[in-house]
Amino acid sequence: MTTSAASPPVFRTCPATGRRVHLPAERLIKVHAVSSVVALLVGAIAAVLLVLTRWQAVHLLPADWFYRILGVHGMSMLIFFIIFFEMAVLIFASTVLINSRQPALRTSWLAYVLMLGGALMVEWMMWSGRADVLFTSYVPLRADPLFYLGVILFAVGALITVGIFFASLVIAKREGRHEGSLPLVVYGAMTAAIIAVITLVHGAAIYMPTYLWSLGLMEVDPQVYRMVWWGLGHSSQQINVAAMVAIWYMLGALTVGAVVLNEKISRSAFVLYILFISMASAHHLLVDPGMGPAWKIVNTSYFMYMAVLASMIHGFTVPAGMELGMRLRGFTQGLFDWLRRAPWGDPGFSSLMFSVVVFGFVGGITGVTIGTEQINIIVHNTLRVPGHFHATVVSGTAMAFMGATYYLIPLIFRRKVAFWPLAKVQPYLFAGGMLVFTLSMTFAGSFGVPRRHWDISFSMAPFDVQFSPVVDVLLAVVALGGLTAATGAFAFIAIAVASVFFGERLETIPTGRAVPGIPPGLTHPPRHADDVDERNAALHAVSRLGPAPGTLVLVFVFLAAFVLYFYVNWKVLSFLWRIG
Ligand code: HEM
Ligand SMILES: [Cu+2]
Repeated sequence: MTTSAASPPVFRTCPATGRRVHLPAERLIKVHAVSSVVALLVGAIAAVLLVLTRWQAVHLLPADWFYRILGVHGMSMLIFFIIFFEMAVLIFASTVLINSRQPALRTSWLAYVLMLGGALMVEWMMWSGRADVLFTSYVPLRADPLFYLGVILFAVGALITVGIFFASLVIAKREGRHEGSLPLVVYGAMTAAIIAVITLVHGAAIYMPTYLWSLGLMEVDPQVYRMVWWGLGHSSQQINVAAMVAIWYMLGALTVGAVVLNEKISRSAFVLYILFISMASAHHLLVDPGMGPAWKIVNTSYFMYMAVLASMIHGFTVPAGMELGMRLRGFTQGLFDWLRRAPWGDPGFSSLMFSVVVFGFVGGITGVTIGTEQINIIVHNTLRVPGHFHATVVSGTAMAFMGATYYLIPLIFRRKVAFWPLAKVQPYLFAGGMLVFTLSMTFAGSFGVPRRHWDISFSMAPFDVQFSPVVDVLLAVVALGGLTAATGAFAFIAIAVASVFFGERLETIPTGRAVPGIPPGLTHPPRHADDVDERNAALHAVSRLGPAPGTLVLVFVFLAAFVLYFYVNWKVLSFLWRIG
């Protein structure tokens, strides 16, 4: 791409990283990021209303509004907030990270307008009470046809952006913008994009017939709906995981100079996601009568483990790469000196750590356990389910996206991060609140408290249901954790909006001194020791346990927790399900 003297320049050079930034791509990244944050705001307001209703002592909303707001929360968070952000990540990865340009600008904007229009249509239908069907929209619950149309428009827009992503990778290659194979972060984003295609095809396969059904033009079988819908609903979680892991690698490099231990292994792990993820959708059908036990077990207890393996690989290589990066910078003492002396005041780093640890320990362990065919029967439709996925998609993905934003604000929006002292504590508020929220929700679910339920006192029912008195306390703790996390979300929104629209402009990024509002990873780019002896000393510091001994110890703590939780669940199951 050349610029003639007459036309304004379309590239700028990033002062911090030296990369070529395509200005039209940058504008697209900005609108997607801002739309994402607005959706987060709507979702977080809904979250507060939900929490205050599920807290039985407060019980804020009436029944119809509880389910309406539950739908608003699910759509605004899981679909609009997450997917708008992912589109920003895809455009960023296929332009800035490989010095390339965004092709087909008009079509790119058309895609954005379709997504925005679709999202507004869905929100309008939900808030006006014409789509009280929750975000799963299981038939035969029927919403206004415009709801399904809105979903379709949003998905078509996303699919176009994904298509342009692939086109720009091809163009970058042809124009020789990067040498050799794609950088790992871009490779991860590409994985997310491939899974997005699989996901969106399932979405079309289910929402087109459902739209026609809502117009009275055809029939849709509820069991077929559930199967195809979860091809969308579950696979989209794998887009989230792939995008999150790509961000882990990026933030690790930016904040502590993390290294990639083994490119081939990390890349193969991304491929495992692509191969096995659609099968894992079966764990949503474990109590459905339509499919037999063999089908369920093969899909959820064999194929799914291959996707789990991928996450376990990244769950090891990311922290191990950070440990090695820190050791190469001279933090070589003992097992955990690298962890103690890590930049905990850098919101990019703390977000990354919380994302890795809570996603793995809470989200991963609960997920594998409750997705087991036999155990699922004591978990189905209890609060253990939202307890699990708030640990994955919220503490994991949303937290990683927030951490990335602290770096995108100076790098892409070219502004200082506003309210810097608040930004430093924001990840602690959000992740800490979410940890309390997910753990207490999981416990409440273990006492049989249902999910998606307006009134567990069954005050108007002809029968009587009593929960253990512990449940009242647990639901109050759920509320406490939820409100803390929501405060963290509002803090993030305030910081993002204030920085983007009113933040202090940055022409260059000063290095060598701490500047409030610029993450330390940019003012003090992490550098490894040049000296060969020093590097060797770092590598062999605790030689018997390999180059990342601290992470190895943590891995064994993780495995022990995993075994314990899995065993306890089988034990609990055996109380209910007496054999012999
Ligand atoms: C900001 C903090 C958040 C709080 C306090 C919160 C709270 C809640 C609560 C109380 C429920 C209802 C559980 C039930 O009664 O079954 C819920 C459901 C849900 N949340 Fe969140 N949430 C938060 C953030 C998020 C985020 C960031 C996402 C997605 C990225 C998300 C995705 C969902 C989904 C998909 C549901 C299920 C909706 C349904 O059952 O149809 N939440 N959340
Ligand atoms: Cu799933």
